[in-house]
Amino acid sequence: MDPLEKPIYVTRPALPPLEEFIVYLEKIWESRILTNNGPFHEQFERDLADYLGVKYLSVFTNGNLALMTALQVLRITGEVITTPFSFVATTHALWWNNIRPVFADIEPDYFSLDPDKVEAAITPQTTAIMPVHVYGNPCRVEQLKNISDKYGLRLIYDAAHAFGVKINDNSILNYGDLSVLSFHATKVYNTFEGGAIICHDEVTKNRIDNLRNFGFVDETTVVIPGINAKMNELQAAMGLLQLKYVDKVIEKRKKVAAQYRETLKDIVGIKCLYDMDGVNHSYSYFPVLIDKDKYGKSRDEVYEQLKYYNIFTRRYFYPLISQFPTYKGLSSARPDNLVVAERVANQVLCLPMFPDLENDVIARICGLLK
Ligand code: T4K
Repeated sequence: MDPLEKPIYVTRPALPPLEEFIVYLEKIWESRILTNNGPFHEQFERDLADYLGVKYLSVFTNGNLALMTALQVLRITGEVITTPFSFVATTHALWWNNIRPVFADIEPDYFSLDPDKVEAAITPQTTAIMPVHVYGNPCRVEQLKNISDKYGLRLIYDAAHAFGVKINDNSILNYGDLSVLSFHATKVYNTFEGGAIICHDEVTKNRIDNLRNFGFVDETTVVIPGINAKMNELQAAMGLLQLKYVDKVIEKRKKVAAQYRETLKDIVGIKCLYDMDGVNHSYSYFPVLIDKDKYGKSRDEVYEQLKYYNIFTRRYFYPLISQFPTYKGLSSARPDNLVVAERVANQVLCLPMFPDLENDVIARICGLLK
């Protein structure tokens, strides 16, 4: 079989029709309001909160700054229990806030923090838990809530992958003290770069908004040492326009997932993830686990071979965050503390997943895996 003519990447951003974006650009050119809570920004915050089914939401210039700010909002210090199986930004946000990350292992079904392991990792220094709804699959939210209530800990969800995800018709973003979204180009819903913090009361929202604008509350009053994490009008305009199309995007992603699942289901040694009961998914990634003993080839061999065919999969999230030099020396980073995460990181491969991925390309990818 020859390599594909066009390279296929793990993702391709969904974009609205250009002519519709130009209408927004014309308005920006006319008003000359480019940033600092402009009209698109204000409308976007309202419309996005409505769309997601949340009450208080603040948009950010990217998910990373939103995560870093979320920790400032709740004045988190000391130790925070988190997952090693995520994008490195999750733990970096702790490090930038001078907080000690404590890694706990993940559960084997959907790869999010294992509540039992979280409970075992609590010390007198623990102030919060920062789990990740990895690949958009909800964490064990009820158990995590019980633990955080029992020990008086804060619960901050990194929901970067979980745009539009619902449990029993309730947004996943309504769980925990705060949730953080990313609207990066590679996400289900993008504003080129972007992010948001979701909270549950007005006082917290005001604090978030002050923190993301240098701590200003008015022209001459600075109440806290904030940063500049504001979303600009171009991003907000893109966000408004993308809202018109996001349901269709998710519908198409669902079909891609269905075709993969159907075609790969009988391959011994390749395991797909399936929808969870009562959950509306948004299909942000399509991870599979490759078990070398059963399949005959390792994940890395498959990754290289697909690359030869011009198919660029990704090993999200290998290596584990706990393996990076900054974190490797922590006692919680020891591989024997993270047995499930180590195994998953060595077996996982994210196949191309985006709304316009064609049926015949999916068939080709599956054919190669077969
Ligand atoms: N928490 C979690 C759990 C996260 O996953 C992330 C980000 C964050 C926090 C932080 O949120 P942000 O600050 O990013 O809003 C990507 C993304 O840069 C990153 O946003 C994402 N997670 C992470 C999982 O993946 P890379 O280095 O893998 O992306 P890159 O540039 O290699 O792109 C992958 C493929 O996508 C390319 O091969 C081609 C395609 N692509 C990419 C871009 C950027 C496009 O077609 N167009 C594009 O503009 O990190």
